[in-house]
Amino acid sequence: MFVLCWLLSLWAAGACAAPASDAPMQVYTRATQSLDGEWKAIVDPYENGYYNYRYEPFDRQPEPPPGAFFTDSKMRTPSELIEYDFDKSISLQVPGDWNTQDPRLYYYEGSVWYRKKFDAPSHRPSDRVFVHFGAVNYRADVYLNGRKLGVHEGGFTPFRFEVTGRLKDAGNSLVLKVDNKRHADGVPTLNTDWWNYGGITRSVELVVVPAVFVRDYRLALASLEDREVEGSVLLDGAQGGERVVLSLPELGIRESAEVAADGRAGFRFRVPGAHLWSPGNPRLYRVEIATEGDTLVDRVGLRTIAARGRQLLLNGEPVFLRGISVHEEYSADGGGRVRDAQQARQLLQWAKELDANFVRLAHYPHNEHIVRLADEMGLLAWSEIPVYWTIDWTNEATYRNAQDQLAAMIGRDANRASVVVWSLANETPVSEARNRFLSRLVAKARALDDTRLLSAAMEKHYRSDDPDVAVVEDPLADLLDLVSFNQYIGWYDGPPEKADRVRWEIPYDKPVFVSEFGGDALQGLHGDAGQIWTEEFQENLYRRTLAMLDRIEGYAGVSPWILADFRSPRRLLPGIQDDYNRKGVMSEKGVKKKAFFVLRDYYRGRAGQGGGGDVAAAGAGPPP
Ligand code: GCB
Repeated sequence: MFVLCWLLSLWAAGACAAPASDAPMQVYTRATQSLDGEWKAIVDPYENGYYNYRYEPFDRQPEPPPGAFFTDSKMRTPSELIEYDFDKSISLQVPGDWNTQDPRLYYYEGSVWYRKKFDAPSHRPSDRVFVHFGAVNYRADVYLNGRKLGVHEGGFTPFRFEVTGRLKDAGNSLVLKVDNKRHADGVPTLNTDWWNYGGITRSVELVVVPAVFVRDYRLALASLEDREVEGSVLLDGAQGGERVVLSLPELGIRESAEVAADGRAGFRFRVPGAHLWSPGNPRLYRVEIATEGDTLVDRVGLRTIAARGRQLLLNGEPVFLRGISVHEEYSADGGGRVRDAQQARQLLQWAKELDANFVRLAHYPHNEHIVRLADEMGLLAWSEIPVYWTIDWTNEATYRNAQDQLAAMIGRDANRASVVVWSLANETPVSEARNRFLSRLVAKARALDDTRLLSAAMEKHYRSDDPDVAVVEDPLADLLDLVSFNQYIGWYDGPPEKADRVRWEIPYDKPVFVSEFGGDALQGLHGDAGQIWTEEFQENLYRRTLAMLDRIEGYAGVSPWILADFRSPRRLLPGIQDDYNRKGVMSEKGVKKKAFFVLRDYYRGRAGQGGGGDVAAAGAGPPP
């Protein structure tokens, strides 16, 4: 294959371009060479650097002309015509969206070329080198020194390319064509209620590893009663027969196993003295996985999550999810996608100030900082893929795309104790095609990880013979562990007072989670409770809704919509929305609205019920 590739690459720059690998590879805790910081960038709405004037892609040509931006060319003679120059172009910070870095790019949806020059990291001739991207929204065509490495689609999950043997010692040119145009067959599709931030939104790193290295591992508490841990390790480059040692030094565990021909080794051992991870005691243990020449170090929490009848059980005890929905957006200092661990920590800190023990990370996989911080700070988390509203349900490529994003999300975060729910979809309209699509995803998710709950934010309807009875019934619910739904009584659905009379019918013997409710308020706008957009309106809506939810049988938690106001191109009302969805319990700057305190007091009441000050009986009725 390699020889064929090399021969083909003599013929065309993109001939060997492969889809990027988003098979899991644990990178976060490795020492890496960061390519973050300033990148040069060219905004290219007509994709002039990619297509010739006959609209043929340059990277399909045997010898791409210097006009192809990925060749990163410079004028060699005074008469040479080259109509771009990275060095003279704008700079953009990576990680970061472009929309908030240059006012001309605020609404931009299209292609931007990024270029970074770098020297090869120091490495031995036998080492392997990868270039790893935390996330690029939405499509990335990636080129190294004028040759295409490959393509990746999907804006919120990591991917990487192996570049072993392709680096020069100095002056490498890494070029990305990043395109955030929306497509009907994309995931997400054309219509969403969040900003389509484009760019290299998460870190870029060079990872040097030995020829045989620890690529991935899984560790989970398999049996609560026996305190038994199950683990597996994947070595990349292994022949079979290599030894792997897995240690949890604080627990005195040191287990050794031999890998099979596929590079995998399995472990099973008991940890009788281990403290279980929970929001009240987010205990993490150091784990070391070593093979000859390579050691991967991480920190993991040990806990179980399960549904039994209508109860949700964390470590075998009923837990009530005091949640809040969160977008991966931080507007307090200029806005845009969360750029670093500090901003991620601030979002979780605000959730803690609400006395929450749970965050719904909506509507796509958030950055890795946030789930790792949730582990540390003691917050349970829900992670989801952007299968949102309408999706091209009958398109196989769309399905594959959704499945790849699911696999990449699970692959990255499967060792995070905080993550207890994988969610597969949000408010998707019931149809045969949608049911088929989502049941395939459910089967896939279970095959990838059978230690967590599966859910999806579904919808409600009213009983035709009684408009005061709301019903959650969806064929998808039969396949899920947690019956979740969004509802907007008091906002899109009647006045807040409607909540006083609505009763709920949810005919599943499963825990019920209310994944959204809410209404807009402009922080600082005051009036009486009947006046829309005021803090008092939102406050009244929260009071009535929370009282209504307490009457739901099997009610095991809630994540109101949403922590902070967030940008959305659907929210245009001047003077009120100004491009923001105002359903935050805080403004985009982090100023708390009245509803924040209603929710906090409700959670304080709830937190008192149940063990450790942090677990409360599911469906236990209203707080005292
Ligand atoms: C929803 C969606 C969420 C929207 C929200 C709203 O049901 O799940 O993405 O932002 O409603 O504000 O309308």
